[in-house]
Amino acid sequence: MSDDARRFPDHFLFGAATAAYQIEGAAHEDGRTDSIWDAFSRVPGAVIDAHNGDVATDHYHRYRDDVALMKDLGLQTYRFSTSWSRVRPDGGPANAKGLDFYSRLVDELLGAGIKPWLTLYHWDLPQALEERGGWTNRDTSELFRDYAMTVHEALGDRVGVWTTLNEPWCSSFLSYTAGAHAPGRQSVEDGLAAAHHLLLGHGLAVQSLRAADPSLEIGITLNLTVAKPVDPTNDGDIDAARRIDGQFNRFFLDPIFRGAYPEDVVADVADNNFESYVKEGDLEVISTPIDALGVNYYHGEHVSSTPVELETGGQAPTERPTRSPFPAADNVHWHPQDLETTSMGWEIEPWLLRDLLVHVDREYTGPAGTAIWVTENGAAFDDELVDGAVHDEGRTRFLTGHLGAILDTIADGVDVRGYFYWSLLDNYEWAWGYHKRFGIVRVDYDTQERIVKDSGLAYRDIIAARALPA
Ligand code: NCW
Repeated sequence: MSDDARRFPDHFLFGAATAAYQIEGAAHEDGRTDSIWDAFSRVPGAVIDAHNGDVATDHYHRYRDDVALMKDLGLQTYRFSTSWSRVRPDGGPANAKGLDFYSRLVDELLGAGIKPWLTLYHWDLPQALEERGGWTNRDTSELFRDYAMTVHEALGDRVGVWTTLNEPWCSSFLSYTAGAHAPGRQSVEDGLAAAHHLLLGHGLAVQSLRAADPSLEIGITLNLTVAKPVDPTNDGDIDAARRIDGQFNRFFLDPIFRGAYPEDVVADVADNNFESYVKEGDLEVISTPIDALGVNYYHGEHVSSTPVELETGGQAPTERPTRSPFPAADNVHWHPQDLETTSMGWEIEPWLLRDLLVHVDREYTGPAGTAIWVTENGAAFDDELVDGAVHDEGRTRFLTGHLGAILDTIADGVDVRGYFYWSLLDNYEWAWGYHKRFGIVRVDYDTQERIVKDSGLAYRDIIAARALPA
């Protein structure tokens, strides 16, 4: 290794992430019942080619091989989610067989020297609960806490890191307002109610987990972004950026870290009954201190109040009519920056990750003493299999670019504790079905064969050296 190599701190952990519905398969086995994604994937036009997670990457049966693969790559930690529909089918009593799967997975990880990082909710609400109102029903917050404690009773002796929600912006606004993700509702009020009840469920789960075991590291993962006005001197553009920052970032960060929703966003959505859902004491629950903030970063937003011909943003390509996920941002327009994009159409801007982490640390996590982790970052590309190999230079560049931005952030004085590439495996990319491949490991969906892509080999080398090549 040359002297110029850029080293990561000794305590920095390298990992990869997945989510239950996207990889497990075994949708009808061992007592699991439908989640909202099983139901949504049956709605005509909701998911490309009506793909579903019935088989996915068959991880439920192949988890031992997959953990062996993680060990070969040198991963130090693995972020996965538990399926509420497997653990408490229909949101009802605990299912021993479902819990046993996660118990075996955790044992396998620990046996391989890989630290398990557990996410309780990565978008797969039991369909039976959706039929009782889903996240627009306040009771779902309490039921989420009960589900969290069921998982904790089974795994709390072996799992030290617990995150409540993955990307609640997606499971509220993209799902209940835009209708692009399950359950496919299209109501501004429902999106707002869902967002509040998700945050309330988060706070309730944090409190109960903390009471059960004060030594746990507890947190949440948010999909945060950097919103830039196209013309920083134009008031309309500045306001467009404020609205996007408000809804993606501050609408979640402020209640968690400051115990209050941002006043400007609340004013923007004043006609939608939002405040009727926020009861006395809720914000104290939501702002219960956390140990870890997970940041998922993919791209920034360059916005203005005037349209350009082409809009980007990566919204799912459902054939059903959808509406904007932004309750009060109908006048916001995205402006492509003439940058390289991934196959999701997402522009590649690694330098914005540094801006984002420095900002979040200064405004939120630093003062609160909360650690920052990058819990997701990755890229889908149209990979080609050539003689049994995938030469995905674009993904390797994406990976090293973002790891370089993290090193710059650490040099700025921010204690970023680790990085999870999204995703370990190609998998079910929600409304895009199996058409988008994010993995550092290719999955052949006919044979379930796994092939480590060149980017996976590059990641393995970086982890082994604990440094980026000069
Ligand atoms: S779709 C999405 N993703 C991908 C998914 O596979 C993973 O489960 C998620 O945690 C990769 O990482 C996350 N995020 C949704 C971004 C939606 C952006 C919509 C913008 C609309 C204007």
